Amino acid sequence: MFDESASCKFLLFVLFACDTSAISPSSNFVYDGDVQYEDNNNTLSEVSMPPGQASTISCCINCLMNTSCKAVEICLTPSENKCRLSKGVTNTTGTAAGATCKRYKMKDKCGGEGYTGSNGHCIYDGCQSCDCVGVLTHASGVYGITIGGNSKLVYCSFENGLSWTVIQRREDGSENFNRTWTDYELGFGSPASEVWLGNKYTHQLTVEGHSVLRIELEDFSGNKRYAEYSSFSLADVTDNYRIQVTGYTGDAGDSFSGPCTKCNNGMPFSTYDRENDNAPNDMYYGHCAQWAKGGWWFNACHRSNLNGWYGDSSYAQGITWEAWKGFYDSLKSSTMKIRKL
Ligand SMILES: [Ca+2]
Repeated sequence: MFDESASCKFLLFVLFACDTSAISPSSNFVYDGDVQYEDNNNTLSEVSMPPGQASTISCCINCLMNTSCKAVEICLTPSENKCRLSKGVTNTTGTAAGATCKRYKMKDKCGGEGYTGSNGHCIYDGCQSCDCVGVLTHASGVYGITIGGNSKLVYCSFENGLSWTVIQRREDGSENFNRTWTDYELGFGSPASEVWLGNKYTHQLTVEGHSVLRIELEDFSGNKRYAEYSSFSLADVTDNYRIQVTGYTGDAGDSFSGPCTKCNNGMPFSTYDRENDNAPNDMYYGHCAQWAKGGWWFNACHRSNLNGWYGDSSYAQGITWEAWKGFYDSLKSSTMKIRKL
């Protein structure tokens, strides 16, 4: 699920952060008081463990790996030592000084190597992907990671054990998508709502193995469709972020890879200020990005344009997925997200 470097790094910091032999706040857990051995209403599981720090570390790791675990309780009874994983966020019965178990609560936000950025999001600048973030937290949301050496806020979506990175989202027309080459290159919008991650960053993620693209669409009646591509890549800037997608599955129809005469697969990216399309410039649609009012991998011009003008139902101008809705129906929302195989 996550790459080896991320897991190695993860285990390394666990060895430091889970040093619960000392009663002091650490990166992952914070001392939450002493509790009675009998206070086990929130216990998920309980195992005997030999004395020593190694078993305490093991207890912490087990909690970090368990999506329901919120705390560990190290119970030293006269006869044995126990590791208790607790689903309780708070100590239900209050602390009891000198009681049998010492409780360490997992920090609920920005655990591990993370810290809270000035924007309120958890920043994991040691992570280069949502896979890495997924080791530290299981909550979908906006996180700061490092892509190609650059800090970037991204929306990570954790679904059924898969880690997705959102590269595009439309939902309410709040963001202007008729933007310059540089805007599309570096990204714009808000990762929690309407957003374009940025061609430079999406390219880098594909280089690092994010090769599955999933597109989710919704119309104004609440109908939902999807198109998924088992192979996806974006070239670098020297090839104008040319897109390659193959291996369609889904129920939205394939408006990307075809076969069709104006498919977008294999095309470089175009914006109103940088034209790489195949449309003759003496045609009324000749400058595709200007005509369709958004940046996209235009051919002459398109079968899909998820960056079109929000709410525009005139011919091929709106948020278009031709195989499902034709050219006169602009969609309510779209999400493009990628993941590693
Ligand atoms: Ca043209």
